[in-house]
Amino acid sequence: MFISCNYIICSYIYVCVCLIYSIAKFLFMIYFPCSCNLNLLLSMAKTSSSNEVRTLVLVGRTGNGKSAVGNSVLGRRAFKSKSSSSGVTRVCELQRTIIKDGPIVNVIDTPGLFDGTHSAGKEIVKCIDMAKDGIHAILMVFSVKTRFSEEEQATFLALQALFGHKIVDYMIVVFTGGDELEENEETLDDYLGHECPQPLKDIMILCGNRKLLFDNKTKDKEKQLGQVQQLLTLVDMVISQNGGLPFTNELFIELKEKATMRDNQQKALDSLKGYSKEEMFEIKMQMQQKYDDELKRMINMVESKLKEETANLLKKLEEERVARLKAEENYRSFQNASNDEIRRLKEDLEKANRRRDPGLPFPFNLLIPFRGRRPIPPPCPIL
Ligand SMILES: Nc1nc2c(ncn2[C@@H]2O[C@H](COP(=O)(O)OP(=O)(O)OP(=O)(O)O)[C@@H](O)[C@H]2O)c(=O)[nH]1
Ligand SMILES: [Mg+2]
Repeated sequence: MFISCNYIICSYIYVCVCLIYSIAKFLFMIYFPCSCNLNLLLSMAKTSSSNEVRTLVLVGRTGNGKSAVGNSVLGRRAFKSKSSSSGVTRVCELQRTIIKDGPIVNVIDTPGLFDGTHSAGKEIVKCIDMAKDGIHAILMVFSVKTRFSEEEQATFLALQALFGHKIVDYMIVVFTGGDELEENEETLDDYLGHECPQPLKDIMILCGNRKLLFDNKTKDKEKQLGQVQQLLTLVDMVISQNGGLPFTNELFIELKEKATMRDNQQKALDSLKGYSKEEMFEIKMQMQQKYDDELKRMINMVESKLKEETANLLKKLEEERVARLKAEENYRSFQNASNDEIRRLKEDLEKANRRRDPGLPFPFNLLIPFRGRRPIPPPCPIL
């Protein structure tokens, strides 16, 4: 009897202790999650990010290294990238990679949209079609090997004109040619410090100073992974600054609706019975045609908007160019005038000095050219 009573009391105490321990642990986890549960939180974060998708779009002037950056992010030579006097990438292309312990990354490579050799509208609509769920970051690619040009400024302004000012909140400025700067023992800030033209400075300010240097030539695996990681950290920053939402606008929404409608119709058609293979094929073709017509309509719309915006843009750039030339001309004539003035003042001063200083007798006057280098000794008194 005594033994069983003791047994019950012990069990009761054991249960109570377990309960108190669990409650204490629970409260500790709530108040100090960082210290006690960091690993758990990190692994949760990793799992969540590894399920996520990031869609990145590369834009910039032909030859700046868009495809090379795409390949660096993907970790393989998926896009054609080489030096060429004309554009290498002809059409938009999407490639995908899964980052170890990280997200799935869709990379959309584009041709030089505003170099005059492509239908920019067609490629932009194609790009939107590829990124129906929205764009997480737009990588504006510049090269440290070439000078910033008006075409690059126009690309930036045209994207803003087409998609609205909100687009800059998703932009990251990527400079290629990190190896060349390294060779000259320069950092990106050194390079920008002495070579940054005002329009590029403006672009970087608008992009929240999100900038990155890429060396697409490196064979160093650690460096390759490091720069991709840096880029993905910036992309995560862009996402969180935009409330976790990718960039979309009415064009994206409209295209997505049309594509979903086409897919649903095709699925419904597949489940229908009583049609021959030829009939099914014919109906599917008609559906695709309808979608393609929709795309064409959008391309025309984007083209005409671009044309209008480009005309405004060219006018603005021309006005800016004329104003710059005028300012330079004013500065030059001001400098010439002030140089003349300085020369005239110098001459007056020399004349005044000559009038005041009768000069030294021969042979001491020969020492005048050495004045300032060594004090001229006073004439030696004859003892
Ligand atoms: N040294 C050096 N060269 C680079 C780097 N990135 C790109 N390049 C070179 O720049 C040239 C152009 O690169 P691409 O990737 O084809 O440029 P792109 O912007 O895709 O050009 P398009 O497709 O014609 O619009 C190639 O010869 C690349 O090897 C870099 O970081 N360092
Ligand atoms: Mg390319």
